[in-house]
Amino acid sequence: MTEPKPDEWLLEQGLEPAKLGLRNQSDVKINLDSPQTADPNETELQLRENAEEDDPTFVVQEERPGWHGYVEWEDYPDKKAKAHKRFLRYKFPPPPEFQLGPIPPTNPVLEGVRWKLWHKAIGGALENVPEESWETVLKEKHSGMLHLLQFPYNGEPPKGLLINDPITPNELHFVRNHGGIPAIDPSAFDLRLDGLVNNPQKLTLADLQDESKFPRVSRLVTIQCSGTRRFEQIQEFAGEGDEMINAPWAEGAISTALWTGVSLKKVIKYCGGLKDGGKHLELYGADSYFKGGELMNYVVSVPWSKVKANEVLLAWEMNGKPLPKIHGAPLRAVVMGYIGARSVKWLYRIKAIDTPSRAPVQSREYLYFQQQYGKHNQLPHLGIQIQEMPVSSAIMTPWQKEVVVHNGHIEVTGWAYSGGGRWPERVEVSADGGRVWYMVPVENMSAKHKWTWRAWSVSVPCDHEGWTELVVRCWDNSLNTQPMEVRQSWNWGLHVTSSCHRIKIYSVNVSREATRKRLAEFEARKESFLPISRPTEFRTQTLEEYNKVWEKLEPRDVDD
Ligand SMILES: Nc1nc2c(c(=O)[nH]1)N[C@H]1C(S)=C(S)[C@@H](COP(=O)(O)O)O[C@H]1N2
Ligand SMILES: [Mo]
Repeated sequence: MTEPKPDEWLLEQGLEPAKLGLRNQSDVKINLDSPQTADPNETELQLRENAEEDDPTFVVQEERPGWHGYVEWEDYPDKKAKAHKRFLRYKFPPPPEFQLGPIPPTNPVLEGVRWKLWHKAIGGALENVPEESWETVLKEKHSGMLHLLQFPYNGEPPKGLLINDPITPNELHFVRNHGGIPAIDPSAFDLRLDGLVNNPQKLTLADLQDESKFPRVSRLVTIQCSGTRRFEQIQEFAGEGDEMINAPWAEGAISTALWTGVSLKKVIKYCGGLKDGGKHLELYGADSYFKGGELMNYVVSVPWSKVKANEVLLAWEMNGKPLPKIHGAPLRAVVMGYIGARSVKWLYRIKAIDTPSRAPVQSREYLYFQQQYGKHNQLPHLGIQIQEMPVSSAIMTPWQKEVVVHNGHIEVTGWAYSGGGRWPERVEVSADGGRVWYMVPVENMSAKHKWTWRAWSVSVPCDHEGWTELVVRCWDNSLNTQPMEVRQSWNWGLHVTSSCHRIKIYSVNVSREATRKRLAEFEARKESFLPISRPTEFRTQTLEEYNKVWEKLEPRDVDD
């Protein structure tokens, strides 16, 4: 018998799962020597031992004048190959363990050291991309943003600011980037349309804004990242998320804006329509993205049927203002009711193709897996490509584990959303973990639109005291509703947390006379009621009071 280590009980109880070993009950040999070569705390670029020489004259350059931060990869396979070779010369630290280990209490929560080093390793036009990205964040976003990942920048508004206005102010709109933030001069911009279109075109911003060519449209649209509320999945069952240092999104990777631009359908028509076999439109973003040591532009696709229904906008305005750089200036796609990942920012090319895009963002990320396949068996073709987002909702107040002192009714606020052109029709809140549900009065829900969320508030009866769970669920206009527990819709990829949002609160109901009196006592003694875990120094009952009760009652034990 080996002596247990002094802190082994922390492992026994799963309190430090990142340090927990592997219990091998099979006859398969499993190598547990970490293959890691780089120091996890290293922040400087390090060459690999015996690093192969690459082409020292290879310098990554920007593609076009007036297009700062744009490197074209898709047109130049040679350049991609050289960049990959350069990449292989270096070793990079592993991502920080924040899923099984503790989440940093800082803001930015995660820094993205690996991503920063990847850019430094390639150098040239990518050298200063991480610093410039952060400067843009500080310039364009609200100072209260929760920066989940500094680079590539991923940030969401805090709960207290998310639903103040059902139309999110630009500076509070969440941001999800896979790389840097290009700065493209609108007067130097054009959009290339090619592939299976009858007349390939290049259209300037002025062309797109020419109302004699294209009718201008404005639509209120909610964009939701499929990572929204990933935090709940991480907490219960950590998984991989994106193949990157993923953002531990809370409830704020969703926002709503009035987008102005033109329908992509009209632009395709202007190109003479699609050639035979053209079924999907591949959208190209000017930012550079790293995936598995390869460099590429951000590329995804949407089906023609979606475009044909006028559900894809090419937008240059956000809430009546020019599109901010961080949200894709000068031009972005807004794909209504789909996962945010299809709403390509810094859109510079649209290519008509015959199948959904084979680019990694479309084919290897943003997948919805069957939960019982192990991580070792997760083949991309087994994941459903996430397109329309399901119905979901979240509680913004109260907060997780808050002590709520109330008059018998708890005030609860939140948002509700459904993708695919469905909308929240009813929102219900439970104060008992999901047995009894109270309907949010329709007058307490923000306006109904086909493509947007609704903010809501409700006063829910809660008689009981102590720990309880507030739960929200939404019914959309197709009567779809949400699974009750995270486990029921858990996805190894940590996308689409559509289960009912649950908030544990400690209820203190002052409509009870005894509670009111007791709280007054705390007040008179200038004693803090919090934390609830601390023993109270003054008693609820004196010995005299206790004895008095027993004068009227049967004794505790009987002997006849
Ligand atoms: N070019 C480009 N477009 C992009 C992305 C990106 O990294 N690069 N991220 C996508 C993802 S995953 C989401 S959720 C939305 C977020 O849009 P927002 O940052 O304007 O909120 O942009 C999408 N469009
Ligand atoms: Mo996303």
